[in-house]
Amino acid sequence: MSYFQKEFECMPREKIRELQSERLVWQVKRMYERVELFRHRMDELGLTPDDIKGVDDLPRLPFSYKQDLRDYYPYGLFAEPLKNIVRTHASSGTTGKQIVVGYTKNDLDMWADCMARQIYAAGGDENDIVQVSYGYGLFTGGLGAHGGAEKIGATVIPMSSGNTQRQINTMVDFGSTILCCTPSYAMYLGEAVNEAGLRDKIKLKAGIFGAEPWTEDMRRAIEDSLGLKAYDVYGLSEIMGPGVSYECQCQNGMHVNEDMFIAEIIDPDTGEVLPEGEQGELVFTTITKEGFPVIRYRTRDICSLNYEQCECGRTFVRMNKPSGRTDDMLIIRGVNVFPSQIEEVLLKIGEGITPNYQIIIDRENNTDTLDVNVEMTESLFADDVKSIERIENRITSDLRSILGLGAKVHLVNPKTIARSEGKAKRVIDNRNLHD
Ligand code: DLL
Repeated sequence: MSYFQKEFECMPREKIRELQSERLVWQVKRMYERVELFRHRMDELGLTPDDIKGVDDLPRLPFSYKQDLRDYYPYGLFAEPLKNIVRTHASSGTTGKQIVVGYTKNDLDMWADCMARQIYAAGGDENDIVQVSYGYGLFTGGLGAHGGAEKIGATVIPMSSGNTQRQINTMVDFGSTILCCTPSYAMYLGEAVNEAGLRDKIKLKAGIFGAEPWTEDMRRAIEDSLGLKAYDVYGLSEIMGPGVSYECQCQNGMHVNEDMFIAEIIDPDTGEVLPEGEQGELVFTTITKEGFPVIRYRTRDICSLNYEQCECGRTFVRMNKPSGRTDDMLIIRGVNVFPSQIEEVLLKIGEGITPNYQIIIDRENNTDTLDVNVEMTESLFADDVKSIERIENRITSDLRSILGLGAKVHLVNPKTIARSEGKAKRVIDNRNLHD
């Protein structure tokens, strides 16, 4: 079976619109009946499902937000009873509480299609050996790529992330031909492969990299160091996971799986829909999802859409690499981090530190580093080194358990973090993640 699903991927634009309209009407009706929050928002706008006749009516529908997932945590926005939900995944919310998403069997099947299309577009098929080095678990990366690779009939190596030496040995011994991981981990693996002198022993031909911003320079560096063609893949847990959009051989924008998702670009301040080609906030509506569907979900990612037909023959709209976010979410080693989560940990410490802190992110040896500097109180300053060390260790361990990330915590002397006259500059990101 071919995973070039031409009947969808190359559908004429007017047919795509027809299909989207039909599916949108179905979804709005279904959600109005099943999801209380959506029904409230429709009622507030004086709208009934009958008012929505197709894609042209999309701008009339209410937006949905990440905050909704926190407010209705964990299952309050699901449109199916739990007995029909066969999988959950989770991701960071803006504060300590995570957000939860759920999938029915059909949802998992459609998700596998999304990723199978990506693997096919990267030149993969049942003859390939796919090493999945995204993290497995609540993060959607590992299991998402896994589902697509199995669906296409490839041989899957479910490595998960970490343990670089073992990754490389496996790559060589098992003859992996496609690598799926974050671009920063791909950079790191590339370096390690070359340092070990194993470049001639690996058989990788393609890499499917996403979950964080990366530049064209990084793409070239990865392609050179691992001898493969590197493809960008985009997605977010709230919409599906990896594979919401995927790059083809042209490497010129990511095709949105438009038979499942409707993409819009809006002005993040006014909420108005922007004309084709303009940069703004990306908004998605899921028109086939059953378990956890969303209407006009604000991704906070900034990008633009291009409806021109691609040279590859696909008609699905292309989004360019997100050029930033409208909120302050950071992606550190592939993990979504909100500065407010760090602040919350610090506020709970309650002894020896002041609310003056700074978060510094950098990249060393192709790995993101996270340093948190916190000013200590005058009284601690006069105290012994042991107390300082104890508090630093406590913050480090709290951050690890909340964020799932290691950080270097430094208590610094009182009044040494620069005060600003306007908004405090709490985050210093020294990585150059955007072209
Ligand atoms: O990162 C899903 C994913 C896994 C995508 C593996 C691709 C590969 P979340 O953890 O919910 O989901 O994070 C979603 O990550 O809103 C973007 O800000 C960012 N992001 C994802 N892919 C890309 C990409 C997964 N290719 C958030 N380029 C999104 C830039 C990306 N940013």
